[in-house]
Amino acid sequence: MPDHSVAVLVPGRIHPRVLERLKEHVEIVAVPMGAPTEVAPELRDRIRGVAISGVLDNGWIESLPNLEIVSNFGVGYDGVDTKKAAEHGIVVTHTPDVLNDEVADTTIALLLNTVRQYPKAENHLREGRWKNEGPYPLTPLSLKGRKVGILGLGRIGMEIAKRLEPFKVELGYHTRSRREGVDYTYYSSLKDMAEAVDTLISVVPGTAATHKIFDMEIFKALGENGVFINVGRGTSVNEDHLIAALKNGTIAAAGLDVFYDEPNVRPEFLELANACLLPHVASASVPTRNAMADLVVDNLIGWFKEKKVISPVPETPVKR
Ligand code: NAP
Ligand code: 8YV
Repeated sequence: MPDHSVAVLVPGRIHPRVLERLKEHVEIVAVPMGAPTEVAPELRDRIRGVAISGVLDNGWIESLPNLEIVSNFGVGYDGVDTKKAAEHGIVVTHTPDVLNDEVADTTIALLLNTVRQYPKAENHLREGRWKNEGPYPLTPLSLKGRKVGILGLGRIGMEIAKRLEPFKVELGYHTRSRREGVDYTYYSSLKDMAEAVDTLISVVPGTAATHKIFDMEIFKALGENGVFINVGRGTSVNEDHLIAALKNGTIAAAGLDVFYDEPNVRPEFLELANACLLPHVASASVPTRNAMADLVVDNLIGWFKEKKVISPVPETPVKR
């Protein structure tokens, strides 16, 4: 039976399993994504949690007097102002680890699709061009012999690196703190890494420190044989510079799962033959999204029952 003394606010859309499971425990208050809308005072006072996929407007944090926890759908929580939440004594949780394998698998697929153009080759077949015009052209790029640099060797970055080992590429990484017990080449800056490798994979969070760090200086350092893969956050890329770099041959190709202003993908990308584009699907399988949804709910229920959460973000640490 749901406990109607507790209500959870859900702004905008979220995975249906979150709602199905949550409604067995608490009352759900569904509101549109964006700035706070009118909520009856009696109901507002019962809202102790938020489940969010996307951007949580700070107005909700300020206007809900009894809010205790924000449970974010996704490991990346750039849509939640954790500083503001911490100021209000609110715990923020996210969904780490349960998606590592899926996102790493997608990254390898995106890398291969970008260098070997498999989606385009399939279209060649589907459009009857193999039969009518002949074989798909040889791809100028190959994964063989590449030097790969990973920006962000965290939970997902490590899984990407492990998957790349059997491909016999050289592996390096840049993070702010060097990782203990890791044999891959460490570069002390993104620029140094871009100069040393011909393939850059980004899997860093969207933060002030990563905002537009991939700019023309980095693309020039990567060079004309360079391949750029982004599965982290689109905000880490200066898209004007990336589009120019792809157009004028500063780099050879890019594979992108994330964009600066989703879902508004810049039309220039669609015109670029050397860009391989995915609509932010790295974790988007039924089993992985179900596991993420369960973690969103389990964090909320654990908090309401025992003041314990499974996966708090580091900015709002609490007892597990
Ligand atoms: P994580 O375990 O926290 O790893 C993040 C890594 O990035 C760490 O190695 C961290 O090392 C590094 N990093 C952070 N800020 C940096 C900076 N300014 N410069 C250089 N390195 C920096 O996170 P994760 O679970 O692997 O997830 C990473 C991100 O991937 C998420 O935050 C999310 O944005 C994105 N993601 C995307 C999808 C998708 O669908 N495309 C799915 C899942 C996740 P240091 O702290 O030592 O610098
Ligand atoms: C999700 C992601 O697609 O976990 C993340 O950080 O980017 C993806 O797994 C996204 O969070 C769902 O809104």
